[in-house]
Amino acid sequence: MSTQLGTMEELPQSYRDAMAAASVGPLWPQMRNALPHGAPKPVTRSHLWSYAMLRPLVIEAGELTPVEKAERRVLFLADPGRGPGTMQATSTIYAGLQLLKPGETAPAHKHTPSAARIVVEGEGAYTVVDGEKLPMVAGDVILTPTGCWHDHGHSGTAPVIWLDALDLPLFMFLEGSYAVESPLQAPRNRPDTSEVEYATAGLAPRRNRSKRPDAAFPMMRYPWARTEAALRQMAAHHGGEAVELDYINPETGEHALHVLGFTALMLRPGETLKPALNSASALFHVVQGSGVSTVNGAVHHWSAKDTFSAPVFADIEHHNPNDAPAFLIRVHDTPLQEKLGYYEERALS
Ligand code: GTQ
Repeated sequence: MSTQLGTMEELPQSYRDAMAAASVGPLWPQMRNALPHGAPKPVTRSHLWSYAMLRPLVIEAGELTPVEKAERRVLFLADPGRGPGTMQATSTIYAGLQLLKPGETAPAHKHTPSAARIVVEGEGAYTVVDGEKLPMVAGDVILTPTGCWHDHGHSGTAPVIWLDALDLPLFMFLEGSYAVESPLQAPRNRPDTSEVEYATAGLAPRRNRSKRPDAAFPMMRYPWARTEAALRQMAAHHGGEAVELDYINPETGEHALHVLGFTALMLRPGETLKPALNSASALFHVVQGSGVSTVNGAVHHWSAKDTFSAPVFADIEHHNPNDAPAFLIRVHDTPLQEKLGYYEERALS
């Protein structure tokens, strides 16, 4: 089992040169990189992106680069385990803070990766997804599924900033990432389906069941006010169990998107939460409150609007030391892993 495998250095230089010339390589020196013993060796390093540090940089981007020259004016979160310039917050999660100033628009496009936005700051911005105008209110989760047209606009008076989460790393790995551009969409003049068709959990418009769901992504916006109310209600009646809700497709009960999933988490006053080790990587965005999380020994003191990452199989403990609850949104890649027949949880030792 623990036999020392042969190294590249043990092979004659002439043989190494011949392999390189033939575009082949020996597996055995790399065997333990490809297949580490017992558990994966994540590259991702847990990191806290403090909003106090990022916000001035995002605002400055708005002075340095007009939106026309950016298409999307975004500062992405670069995993320190991969280094600067890396468009990955974890192995599978791309995330970035996007700025839109009053009166600006970001042109319509559609692309193979899927996106979700978590609104961080400001009022009056909206995104139009396949003709549906979705108001952006702080804490809302708004979907832009694969292949859906989307453009952004802003009719308010102060900058709006939101956090994008995309499955871009996977699509780049697949060599499948591309976009198509188009003029701004003319939005339908009615509220979005979260208000018109899916305003209450457990109720959906009557349809011929064989036709259901008649859209793969029937609800694009998850208003924060409802999410917070649902978490508080659950906390009040849920004993000592973790208060965490999945964002789901209201027609199918499936995860909200194909690759990335989202949960909303409430930490009660004084609560400590130690989730089971699991194979999903994650990004935690703080909507409200403050606390401290330890991720593989790294201690992150967080407050509202901060974001921190956790690699796969991370040892995580969240603690809320305050008298008020704290609310976080967790972005994870469980939907992808389930589709691969891979998702794993391990009991805590
Ligand atoms: O808003 O459409 O952060 O296409 C990266 C790529 C945002 C967007 C990003 C995108 C978008």
